[in-house]
Amino acid sequence: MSTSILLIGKPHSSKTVFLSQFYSRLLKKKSRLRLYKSVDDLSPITGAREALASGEEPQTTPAEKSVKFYLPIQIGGQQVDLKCPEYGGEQVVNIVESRELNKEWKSSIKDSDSWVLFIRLNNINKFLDISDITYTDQHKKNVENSIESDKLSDQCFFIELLQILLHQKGHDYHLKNSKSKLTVVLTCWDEMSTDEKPYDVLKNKLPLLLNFMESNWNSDLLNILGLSAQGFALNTIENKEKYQIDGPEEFGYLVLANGEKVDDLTQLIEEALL
Ligand SMILES: Nc1nc2c(ncn2[C@@H]2O[C@H](COP(=O)(O)OP(=O)(O)OP(=O)(O)O)[C@@H](O)[C@H]2O)c(=O)[nH]1
Ligand SMILES: [Mg+2]
Repeated sequence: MSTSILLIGKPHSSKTVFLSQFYSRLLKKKSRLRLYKSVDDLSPITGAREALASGEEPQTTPAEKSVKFYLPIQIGGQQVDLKCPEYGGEQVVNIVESRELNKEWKSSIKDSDSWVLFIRLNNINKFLDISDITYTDQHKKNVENSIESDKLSDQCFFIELLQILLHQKGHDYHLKNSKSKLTVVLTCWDEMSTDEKPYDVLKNKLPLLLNFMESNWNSDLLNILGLSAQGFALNTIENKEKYQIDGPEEFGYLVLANGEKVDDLTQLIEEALL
């Protein structure tokens, strides 16, 4: 059986690290999911695997790069051929800016009934909310002079993006989505130092986006998780050495909807399957 999962995320949202860590777990048999045969083409993640093995952060994926990464996976008695795109997150930014999808994106959307949206909350911009402050003339001047003032907030960015994807999928806005599953993954969880559940974190940080999702997806097809694919930043010698000595597959974790932390990152894909 062939299943496509569409991984969606802006630049630096941990897509490449996740794919690399996911594969390393499968290879070392440190997961519930298994490979049922070897992977034909590892080139989409080769650079990232080499970087992580030497304790370095992987390079950003070039915007023009767009390749499908195929993984033959055994889930219990079922064999699933997973197709996950590996692309530069800049493409996602371009989709919202141009309101256009290229041929590859159109076919990825058509072929996939499960979308996994990576959001790195530490990287999102928060726009001035006048209910949070005592609004003064100075604020008004700052907004008027700001070159950023015509930019979308990240919250609106994700809503626009989902609307474009739903439109391409032919979704009827009168109904809740009951065909495709949406898994929201709050990535780089380690950066947030929180014990809250992923749902509560999203509700607190991006309430409008959550509202949009809950209005458009059946609750059983909407899942919100946390992920730290790397486990921690690789910006100190000590942390780099952990990766060099123990291996990248020893690090990283997933936060399930109930707040439980599990080491087995591959469960993310199990959760995303319909
Ligand atoms: N602290 C921390 N850093 C992470 C984690 N995952 C990724 N990073 C770092 O965040 C940066 C971006 O990660 P990538 O996996 O390259 O992100 P991407 O989504 O593939 O980005 P593009 O290729 O630009 O689209 C890299 O410097 C990673 O080392 C994590 O779980 N925790
Ligand atoms: Mg990348």
